[in-house]
Amino acid sequence: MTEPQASAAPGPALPTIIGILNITPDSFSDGGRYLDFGDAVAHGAQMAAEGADIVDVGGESTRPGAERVDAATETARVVDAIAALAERGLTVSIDTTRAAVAAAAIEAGASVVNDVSGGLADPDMARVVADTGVRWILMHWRGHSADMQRLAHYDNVVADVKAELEDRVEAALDSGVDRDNLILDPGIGFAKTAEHNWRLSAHLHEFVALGYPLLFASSRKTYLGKLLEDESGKPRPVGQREAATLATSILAFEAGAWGVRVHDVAGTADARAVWAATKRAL
Ligand code: PMM
Repeated sequence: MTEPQASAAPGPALPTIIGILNITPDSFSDGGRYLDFGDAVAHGAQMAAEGADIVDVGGESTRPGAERVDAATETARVVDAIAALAERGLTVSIDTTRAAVAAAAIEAGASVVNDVSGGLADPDMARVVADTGVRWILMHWRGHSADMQRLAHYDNVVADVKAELEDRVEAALDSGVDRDNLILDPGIGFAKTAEHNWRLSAHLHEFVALGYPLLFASSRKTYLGKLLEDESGKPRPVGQREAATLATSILAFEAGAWGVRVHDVAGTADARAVWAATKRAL
């Protein structure tokens, strides 16, 4: 008896991999590494070659406690690299909460706005997104980095984050943004304790059920360092959280996430290939 041709089956759509390119002096993991234009473009191109579907360029650190930079500085850090990457045919997103920065980035070739404030930080962001027709990642957010950990209080973190994200969706739609352009993100580590992050991770399928593509972004974050602390209580260093990050990415794929945002694109692409081969063999 011949087996059905499993490999001929189309299988599920591959989850999206967003590679992180922070052009900042102070991001928690890669701060200072890509401030040079040539280094930034080379790293973005390398991530695309390794399997990133989107390169996410940021010019302001959002790590807990980070100081803000002005919009002109943020724009100057990112626009040339975005233009160079878009020119190479890459899909580029701009990681910003500012409408003026988003507009300049779109002008330079970005086609996705990754707004960690979900439209809350800048009242003009929805108009920029609606007018340009780009995709918009709405992340759950309660306040700027300097004081976000103070805001980490919930009755029920899953229900509260879902409801607050749905409010952001409604505001976006009211502003004329196309529903097909929205992507949601529960905002791992933003006004969340480690316990909140684990609860959200365990209930990701409920966020998927909201009916929008869901992005999960855990890469190298503090709660993973805390989970893997040594006997003396010292957190696992940022550069040694890749295996843990990959485990969270596979769990997110399994929960139905649309994509993950990661530093280690090559490893994530391998994990995605394993996940997809397993699904095709079902
Ligand atoms: N986290 C950071 C930055 N941008 N964007 C989205 N959509 N979701 C996130 O969780 C998120 C983000 C902070 O991490 P980084 O310093 O590694 O960029």
